[in-house]
Amino acid sequence: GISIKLYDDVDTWKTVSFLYNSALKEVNTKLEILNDEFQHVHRYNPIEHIKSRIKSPESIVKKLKKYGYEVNIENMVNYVKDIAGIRVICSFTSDIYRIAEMIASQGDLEVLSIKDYIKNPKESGYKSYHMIISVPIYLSDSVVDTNVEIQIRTIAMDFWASLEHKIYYKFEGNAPAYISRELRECANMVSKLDAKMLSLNETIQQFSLSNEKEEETPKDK
Ligand code: 0O2
Repeated sequence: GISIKLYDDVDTWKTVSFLYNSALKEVNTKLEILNDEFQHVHRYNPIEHIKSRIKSPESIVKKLKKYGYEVNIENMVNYVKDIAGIRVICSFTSDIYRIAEMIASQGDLEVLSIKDYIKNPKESGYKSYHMIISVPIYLSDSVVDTNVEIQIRTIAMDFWASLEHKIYYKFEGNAPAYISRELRECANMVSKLDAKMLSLNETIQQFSLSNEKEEETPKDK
């Protein structure tokens, strides 16, 4: 592995990871509040669960080298947009865009870029909604805008992505053709499953809506 010695200054890395950790805390709290508010107003949780991570120095160095950048703190911060990463897992595809909209309309967050791999899945079959956002971190004497990558996907998409990720690493990106083919087949099944679950959920909601109406207008009036 690549050791921390590659950096000019261990203290600089400590500062950088402190900033990204703070950014993760800020965005996590925002997402929790939005989820709680949604539960309060609509009696429904759009978010199933949230995972967050700081990219390891090894993976950051790997990414910089892949793009041909010199390994230093400045390049890390400027070119590696997913040092701080948050994954938001939800039940239904409709939740994905709901969550993305709620994030985009937060006044203090700036959306820097969006990649919609649900409308345009990757060659591998990968589906997910990616946003790079910038969040201000208030320090004692300054404000530092810090990038966070948010990946939003359904439980089914997440299940697929974690297996594909394992296979990708096992074969170092050169999986046998039949495995890649079967993974793409699974990705199609995931899309079909997500569509069916969404339409079932909509049906259930209509049922509970009409039940509520019946309760409001008692028959023995
Ligand atoms: P890890 O180990 O998850 O951190 P770049 O970010 O510049 O390398 P790009 O294409 O501009 O590449 O960014 P993109 O595709 O928006 O986001 C990359 C991240 O999305 C990856 O991070 C993965 O987490 C995820 N991802 C993208 N494509 C796939 C895929 O085919 N399968 C799976 N399982 N995940 C994918 P890292 O840093 O590559 O890896």
